[in-house]
Formats: sequence, C-alpha cells, structure tokens
Amino acid sequence: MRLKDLEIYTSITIQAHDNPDADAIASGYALYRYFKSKGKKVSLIYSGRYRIKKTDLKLMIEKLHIPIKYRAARDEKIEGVLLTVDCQYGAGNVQKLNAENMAVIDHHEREISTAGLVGYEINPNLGSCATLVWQLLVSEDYPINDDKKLGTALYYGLYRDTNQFTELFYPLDRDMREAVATDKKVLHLLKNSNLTLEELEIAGIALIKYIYNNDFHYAIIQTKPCDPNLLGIISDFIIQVDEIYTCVVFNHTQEGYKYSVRSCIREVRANELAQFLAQDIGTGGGHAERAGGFLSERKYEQYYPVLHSEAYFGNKMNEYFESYDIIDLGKCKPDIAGMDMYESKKNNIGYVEAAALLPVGAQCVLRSLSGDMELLIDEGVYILVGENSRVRVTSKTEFESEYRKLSDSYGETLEYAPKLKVKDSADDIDLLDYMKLCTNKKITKVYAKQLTRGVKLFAPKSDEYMLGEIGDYLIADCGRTHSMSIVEQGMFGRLYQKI
Ligand SMILES: [Mn+2]
Repeated sequence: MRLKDLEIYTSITIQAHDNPDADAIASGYALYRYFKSKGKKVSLIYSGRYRIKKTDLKLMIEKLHIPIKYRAARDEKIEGVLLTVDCQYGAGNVQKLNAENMAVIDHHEREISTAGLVGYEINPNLGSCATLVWQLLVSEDYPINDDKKLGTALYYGLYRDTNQFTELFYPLDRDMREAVATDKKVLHLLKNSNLTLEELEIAGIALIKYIYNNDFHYAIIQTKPCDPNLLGIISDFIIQVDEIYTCVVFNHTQEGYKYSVRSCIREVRANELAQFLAQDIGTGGGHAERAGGFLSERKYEQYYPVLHSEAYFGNKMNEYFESYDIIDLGKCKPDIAGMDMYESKKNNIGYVEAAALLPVGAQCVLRSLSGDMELLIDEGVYILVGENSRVRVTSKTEFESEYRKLSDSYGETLEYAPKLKVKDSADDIDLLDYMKLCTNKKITKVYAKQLTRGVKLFAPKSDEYMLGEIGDYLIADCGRTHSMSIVEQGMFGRLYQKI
C-alpha cells in the first residue's frame, strides 16, 4: 500500500495501540503530519483501559507537540478511514472502534485477516513501526528532515522498540536511524526518563528470582510487567555473571511475551537463539551477543494451551542446546564417513566490481541482509550477491578463477537491495543498479551428506560458526584437507548433483 492510496478519504483517524509506547506514538504522529500536509481532517487517538502515564512518553508528547488524544470506546462510527498503527485492527492489543473503512500499518506478525481492510502495510522484519512509516513517507517524497521534531519522534520510536538499538538488526532500520534529523537535547531527556522507581524494584526482585541451569550454563528470569527496555538492562547485567553463558529475560504483556537474549560464548549466537525461542509463535532476532523477541499471545495459547511460560522458555532452552552438535575443525579433522560424492552444477549469481563505482581507497560500508560490513575499495574488490540476497566480498583473482562474466542482465528483485554507503557522502550506491550476472566456471566435486541433527561448524581459527539445520547438507571438498562447509537444503539441489 502507498499512503497516497488513503488520500481518497477526507477524514483520517489514526489509532495507536492501547497503552501506546514510543513507537506507536511516533508512527501515528508521522502519519498525522503527512495527512495533515495533504489537507486532510486528521486525528491521532488511542483508546483502551489506561491513559499514558510514563514520564518519557508524556515528555515526548509535550516536547514534540504530538496531538495524541485519548478516546473512550464508544459506538459512534468513525468517519472516513480508521488507520491502526503499530497494531492491527481487531487484534487483542487495540480497542476495536466502530468503523467502516479500516487500514493497518504495522511491524508485527500478521494477527488478523486482511480481507476486510481497505489497505495495509505489514512488515514483521522491521525493528519498529516508525521505520515502516518513515519508508512510506520517503516513497511519497515527504520532506521528513524539514522538522527535527518528526525525526526525533521516529528515532526514539526505533530506539525504544529495539532495546536502545542493541536488538536492532534489519538494514532498513539502520537506514532510518542514520537518515533522520534529531533534536539531541530532547532525546537525551527522553532516554533518561524511561524507568520508574517501581521498575527499579521490579528489576531488583527479578534478579533474585533467577533460574539457573547448571548443565548448559544459562539463566532464565521472569519479571513483572515493566518497560520492555528493562528486560535488556537486566540481561546485560546478568550475562556478566561468570557461570552464566547465555540468558533470557522475559515478561508477559498484553499481546504476548517480550524477551531479551544475551550470549557471551562463541557457540551460541543470541539472534539465532532468539529466533529459536520464537519458533512458530513469534519473531526474534538481533546480534550475536544481544537479541530479543516476542511471542504472540494468540499463537502461544494455540500451540501451548496448558504450558506455563517459565516452563516454555526452560524447555526451549534445553531443546536448543540439545539440538546442535559442534564440529570444531580447529580441534578435529574433517570426517567424511557416510558422505556421498556430488559435482557442482551451473549457478548464476550477481556481481558488482566495486572499483568501477568508487575511487580506489574509498571507505564505505556494505549494507545488506547479511548486516553491515566495512569495505575499503581497492582494485580487486568484487561483491557477489547470491541466493536470499546474501552478499560476499571476494578478490579479483578469486573471482576470475571461479566465475565467468555473462552478458545477461541481473533480473532479480531482492528483499533488501544491498547498498554501499560511502564515508562522508549522503548518496548511497544501490548495487542493483550496477549488478551483472556471472556463472561458476569449474565443475567441482565434493563429498556431502544431509544432516539428521543440527550442526555448528567452526572452521580452523574461526570464532564464527556456520549453522546447519536438519535437512541441510554438510559438505567437504575433495582436496587434501577436506575443508568443510554447510549448504542450505533449498540451495543444495540447485548447486550440486549426485555422481
Ligand atoms: Mn512497535
């Protein structure tokens, strides 16, 4: 959906979820500003049982002049269109108001049927709804940076929804964070008015009620209802305990369970663990050391109607640690027992010759779904874009020995188009504009076997593992060292065939 599509209505009511947080307020405010600029009759409201009482939110509303109003649930029909932000019309966390035309802008997993909506934009990959609204405003060429109040609101929405950016991982979230103009003074004030004395006590009580697992060295803590950012603060604290290698801190909210995950060992990436904990019933992600997630109440009830939440997290943690074998090639030799021989097929992927775009010596950041990567441009840098928009950087020599350039154009559309952000320049380079196609030159032979258990594979001298899930393939090259890697199940058939 484009925002333009909603401009057919003269009256637009924007509704944040009940008990609105910074993200809902910011998203609602940005949409309010947009539709106001189009001459619409706009109102920004929230409903539900409670009025906003958190200090940072009150300050946010006051300092940024956000015209959000409380509206008690009543039956009177909403004119024009009702647009729910950071929530979905009819979901459990937002008072259902009487309206004929409904639209949704949200970054949570889809909770409702979208059939009855006049429009919707839902992207659960994003750290905040503010990012989604920012993107919608950018695509309408709305001058977001003409007013720092707007940028400050969006920035703060993302800051709070990603646990002070520690659980931020999606590239578009980074783009928004860097693009908006903010008022540093107001941000400083808001950031330091987030917790209450009552929450200080909640943290204290939570800390003495930890559950510790001696076999896997993890801790689980449940807290009473509190600001979700407190979960991150508590986890940052307990991960420092010597015997605790990973931890999860969670609580129950209106919509489900919020949690923070931390890891301080190389065998566990917090973002993967956060994803594992959310399997089928929520979303999780972040970074290797810090991550977070959310379980939907509705799905939890459906999948685990009688399971206590503490037991859920305990069971899932044990399951995670029991699911993966570790192969550390720094400590043991590759074992090719039980593997069959395969040969590589032709495989076309995208490539960009970075030195053709930028002067040698330029410093930039390569941003993609694989994260941010620092890159110094020299004559030999090639950027390869393979399946799932994943990018890899290689040298000219390696590129030329492995690939042959094709004349066909790169026709793929990607979930997030990788870009180069050049230091001291505001203009990013969209790699899709320069992407060409190449294909692998040589037929290589490998040994491979399909995994019947999860594997974490460490290459010699590496602190980062490759993850293999059940069904993926463990492969070993046919050279003398049998160096190993993992290929995803869906990819394997496209890359190799049995001989
Ligand atoms: Mn949100």
